[in-house]
Amino acid sequence: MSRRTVLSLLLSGPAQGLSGEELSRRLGVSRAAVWKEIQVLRKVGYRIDAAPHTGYRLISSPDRVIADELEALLGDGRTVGSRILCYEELDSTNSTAFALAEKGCADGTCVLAEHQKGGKGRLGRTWSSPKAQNLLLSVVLRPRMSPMDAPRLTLASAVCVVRAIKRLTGLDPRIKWPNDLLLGDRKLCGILTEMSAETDRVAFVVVGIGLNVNSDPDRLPEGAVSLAAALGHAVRRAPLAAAILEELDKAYADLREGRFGGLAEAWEEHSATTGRRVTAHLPGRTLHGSAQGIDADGALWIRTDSGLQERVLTGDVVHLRERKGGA
Ligand code: BT5
Repeated sequence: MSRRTVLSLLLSGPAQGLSGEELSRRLGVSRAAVWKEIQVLRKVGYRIDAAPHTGYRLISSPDRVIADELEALLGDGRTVGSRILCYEELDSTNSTAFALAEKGCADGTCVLAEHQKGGKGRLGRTWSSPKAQNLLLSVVLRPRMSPMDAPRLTLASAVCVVRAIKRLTGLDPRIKWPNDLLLGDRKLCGILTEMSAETDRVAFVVVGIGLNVNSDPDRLPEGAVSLAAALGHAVRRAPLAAAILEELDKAYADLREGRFGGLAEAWEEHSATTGRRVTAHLPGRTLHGSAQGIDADGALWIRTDSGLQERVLTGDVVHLRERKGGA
């Protein structure tokens, strides 16, 4: 019997609770064994009432990101989240996921941490996040695709996080190319995609997501925002993490079937970059112009002030104040 099954029965069971007898029957174990698992769940912070007639009832869950709960929320039969590992502290969930991938871990393995000592941003930058307040998660994907198509995964991941946030909170973040989610002009989430590839084939990709959920923006770097700050109340992280993994699982199925069109459209719909005047910092050069949108590979097209059309696959863009055409 797994703790996960007890938890999933309590999470999905009737509001009045489930009797010890019912649980032991459904799990095929003794009532004493059920009681033992309930004790373990209580120790981790789940408040579970036990009344003589109605039985066990889940009153509240701790705001911890616990693999058992994520698995209970997600159910079976998915690739993304097929294996979930939760840690108190890591250097970086991306580094741990990368090392696991090199050792051959399953497609869809997911690594979460409550804190990172060396959270990574892109291009050698850092990601900082106070302990046990936000989401820090990385997913190992093993798509059969060419390294040239890998940027699609970053864009698709941004769409997935937007969809999960919208579904659970009603907030509708915008995407700044390629990988930031913004509320207004403040940064809510960053995505770091790292890849191991041969010339024509991706070996694996690690998609790392840092999402500010409950932190006070005063405890985050300048220009950051969190869901709680925007909503005015805290948000439970486990259901949000589960929703992100669910969305990633659906998008990953689409990408594996070669369907990027719907994701690219969703990206454009949420784009904070398209139509903006931008400065793009690319390896070795800087462009000034207006962002036209993304193409089928996830590259950003910029019409430069000198009239050239430039296709940008990696780099940073800075949104400038005025919108093109005064919009
Ligand atoms: C990113 O880089 O935005 C990608 C961040 C990815 C972080 C996740 S957390 C889980 C996984 N494991 C890791 O080690 N990393 C991934 P970039 O575009 O380079 O932005 C980095 C910049 O964002 C920093 O230089 C800061 O200015 C800012 N920043 C750092 N922490 C932030 C936060 N919590 N909220 C908003 N902005 C932040």
